[in-house]
Amino acid sequence: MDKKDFLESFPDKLLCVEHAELIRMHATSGTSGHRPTCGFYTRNDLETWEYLCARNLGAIGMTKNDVFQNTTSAGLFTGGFGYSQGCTRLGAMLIPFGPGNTARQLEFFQAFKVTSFHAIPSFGLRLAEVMEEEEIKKEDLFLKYAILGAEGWAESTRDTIEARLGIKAHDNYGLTEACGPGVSVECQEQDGMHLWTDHFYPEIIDPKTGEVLGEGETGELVLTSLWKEALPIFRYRTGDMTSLYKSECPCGRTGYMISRIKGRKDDMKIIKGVNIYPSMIEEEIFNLSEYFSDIFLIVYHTVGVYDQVSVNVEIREGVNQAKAKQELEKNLREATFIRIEVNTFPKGTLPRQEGKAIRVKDLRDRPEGYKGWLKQMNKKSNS
Ligand code: DLL
Repeated sequence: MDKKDFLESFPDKLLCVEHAELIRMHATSGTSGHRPTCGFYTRNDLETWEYLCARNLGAIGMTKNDVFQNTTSAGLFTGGFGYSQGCTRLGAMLIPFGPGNTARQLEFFQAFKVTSFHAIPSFGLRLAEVMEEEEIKKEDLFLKYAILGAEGWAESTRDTIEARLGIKAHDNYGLTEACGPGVSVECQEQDGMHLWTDHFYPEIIDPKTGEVLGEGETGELVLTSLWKEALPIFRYRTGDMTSLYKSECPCGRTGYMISRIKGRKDDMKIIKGVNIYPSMIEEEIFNLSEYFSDIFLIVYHTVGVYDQVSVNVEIREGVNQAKAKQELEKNLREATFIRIEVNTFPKGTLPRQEGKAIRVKDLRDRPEGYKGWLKQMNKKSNS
């Protein structure tokens, strides 16, 4: 199965139970299709999912003594309900805050002595940004750990969030088609994600040929659900690129692990013969965080007959623009072996989204598209 099966069977043609057995649905708007991808749950499905989310929270070290703030929406997105249910099952105190309103979230962190939270990584960065603006120090908070995922993030993003918030930030991967979160998580070792192989059978394949790859090789993750009733998945091609290996984790958990998600197979572009993943570029931007803010946009576009990558990034106040640009271009060249143009913009000018961040635009089939976008952005930042 693949994403196409979900999109073509919209809204519910893939169901394997009578409608009366369903007690919940969730959906993601996603970025790879216009129709939402839907997940459906019977009572057993919901209970198992709740348990898997509790298992994830337990793996990062949470216990019933924790206070947990869920900063994602308890709407269609699986991350909100999923972790709120998981927290309740674990027995920790839940604050179902929901998204946005960053300064108020921080007030809650302080007032209710919040020790842990769930967020998408770009919101983790936003929390750090507002802490700086509001002059809140990490010592003023009671935070210990956070569970972050649902979008790609680089190791350097983790470093920034951990340093500024004074926490351990744990990656977790999941998808609506499987159940939502509750597929895999990083334990306290923070070295790869434990994939719950008693509930999902994983394989890694070559995305082009479909051939099953060996342990440790990078390819597309394929999952088969072992317990789902309403909408089981069989050898489902997730589109996500990672590697799979047998756990030798000191935490003692056996089974299999996956490495940090490298990106979606459709995010990987071949530019001048080089495989470029957005995470490679993100890594270099965050390594120069003294120059750049956390907001950036990678644009693939065409100049003449050649495909190019440009990086548009917000610069911090008081930074020497020419020096910052030159240094990032140099580092990107060393990391990718191709020339990547960097355009800098004042802080607060690049577009921001609520929810999962959009970090990549592909305008290669619209030759005028990038020039037009740049002109508009420059006009905005000059005014
Ligand atoms: O994002 C489920 C989730 C919620 C996972 C909360 C973790 C925490 P969807 O909205 O269906 O489900 O999006 C799934 O997001 O196929 C990946 O491309 C991407 N994704 C999810 N987790 C990660 C991660 C939820 N840790 C799609 N790293 C997946 C990178 C991720 N990408």
